[in-house]
Amino acid sequence: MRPLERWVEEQAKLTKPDRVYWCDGSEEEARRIIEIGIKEEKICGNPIFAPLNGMTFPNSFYHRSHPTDVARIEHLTYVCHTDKDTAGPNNNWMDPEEAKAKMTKLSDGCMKGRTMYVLPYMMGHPDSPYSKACVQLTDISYVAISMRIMTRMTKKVLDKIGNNKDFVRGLHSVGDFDPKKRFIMHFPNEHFVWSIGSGYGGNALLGKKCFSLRIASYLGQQEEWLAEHMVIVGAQDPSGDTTYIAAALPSACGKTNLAMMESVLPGYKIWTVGDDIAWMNVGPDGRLWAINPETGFFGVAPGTSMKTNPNMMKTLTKGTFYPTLFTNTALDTDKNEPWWEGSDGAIPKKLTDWQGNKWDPTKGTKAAHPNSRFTVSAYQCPTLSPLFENPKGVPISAILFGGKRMHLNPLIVEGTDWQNNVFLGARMGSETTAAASHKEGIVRRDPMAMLPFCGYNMADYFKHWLNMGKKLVYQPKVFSVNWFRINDKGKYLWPGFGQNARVLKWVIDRVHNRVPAQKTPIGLIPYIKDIDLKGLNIPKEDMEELFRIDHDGWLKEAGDIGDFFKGFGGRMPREMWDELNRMKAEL
Ligand code: OXD
Ligand code: MN
Repeated sequence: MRPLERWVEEQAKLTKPDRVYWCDGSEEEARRIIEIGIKEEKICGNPIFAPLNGMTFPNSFYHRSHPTDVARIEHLTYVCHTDKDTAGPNNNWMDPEEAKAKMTKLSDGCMKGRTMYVLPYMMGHPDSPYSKACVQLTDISYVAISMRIMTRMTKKVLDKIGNNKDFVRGLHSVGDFDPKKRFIMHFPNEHFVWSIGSGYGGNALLGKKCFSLRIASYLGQQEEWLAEHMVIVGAQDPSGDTTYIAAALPSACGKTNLAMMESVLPGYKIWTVGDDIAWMNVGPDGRLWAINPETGFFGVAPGTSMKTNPNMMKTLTKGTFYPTLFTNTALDTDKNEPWWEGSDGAIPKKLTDWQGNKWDPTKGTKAAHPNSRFTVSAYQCPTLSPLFENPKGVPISAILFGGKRMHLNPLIVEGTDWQNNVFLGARMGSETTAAASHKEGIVRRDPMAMLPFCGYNMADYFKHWLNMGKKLVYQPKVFSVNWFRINDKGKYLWPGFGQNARVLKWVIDRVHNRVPAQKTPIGLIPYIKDIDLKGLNIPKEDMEELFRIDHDGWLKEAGDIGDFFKGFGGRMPREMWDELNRMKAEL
């Protein structure tokens, strides 16, 4: 027996499913599994899938999760290195042996009465030198179908793994959805993720956050590459040239909108390579090459509309042989269509909320869960990059680091050299928004938007970023962006969405050395005249405010950044302290 088969057999012995089914990733098989989800498997008495209106949402299915199981659960997510310091203060840690003993106990018989689906899949194109062959076990049709949308699931992976012991493994069971028995355990040295008690994407689609970020970031450190929480886009300019840009933004900062933005600038077009994860390697040519290891989008539904993201709406309604899933949205009962706050058009008369109750508009509750999601194939995206299937990926010329900051951070700032670039990413934070009261939100430091996803000590991660700069013959330019700054009346200063093309245009101009920039204590900022504002009525004062450097505010921010750095003790690279001290001195 080959190592893979032996491993599957051992897991079946522990979890005791009624049957073991090896998936081949075919269309016919997906139909059969969806049928099982409609007719046989249930969560809280609800079928796993309910077909939606096939005229308006072709090949789409509605899914309601367990009501306690609607998001990632950071406090139950562990990174189990043998040594606690390798995990760092940014991770929950458990000794690997202790973690395995705990999970073995919880997993004994957890698949009884269910099917174990064996899912062979690739993260990345099978011909890519940067891709990884993986196998996940799961006991729910929802995860089997989601993984088929989000990854390249094919039997060929089994041949690729062959006799190899060194494949990426994931063991997932929804257990009985008991939040007290819910854990997401990562074993980076064994390329293994073990998850129980949740069916939510980030906890259950183990190829995504668990492998492609937490474990892959650690592999990247060992093997000299980067696994990042980044969008990848190609920005085509009027000359026909395309500049590839990767952008790290925390959840709920418009990452998916940026990935398929409809540019307002004539002659500029955005091509989508990825909306969540970038694996980046130094190519033989000394440039930074990025692939999106995924093949689908697992995006937040509320707020998505023809106005905010027309290309996503087209993606969602295109209909191909890939199914589309809607999880915990509301349901327009008359039309049998998914609905969410921020949808186009009037609020439907008859709405069922995400928990299955008749929605009462007078109660002030949300009809869709704020973290309700769609799972949809990237191949349905009208702006999918022609290089999406390029095994080498795309060459990155610019990296953006973003966050939601209502004050302080200018619309865009450029780093001055590689050390400063890394500091630019390391100093990022994002606000838990208090927009309604116009009070300053609470800032959570979120370097490179990776705080919840860095699978090892973040101090070592900064060191790794510093080292990667030395490997690159051609370094991308690095920027920080902030679409969310407000004025003293609480109004957003920048219109965002498709207007962000104006910011990308400046990025492209900087990449090609077409415009100068001005030095400030926090980095380089544009001359306002170099930002294309044609057709936009933004008062001059607002533009000046967007780039105003509030020295006192930044000194306070420097204190916050220093406190965050201190949490990493002596492991924090000296270069990061040098950058912070230089910024303070210049302020
Ligand atoms: C996501 C996240 O689901 O970042 O992409 O939480
Ligand atoms: Mn994400």
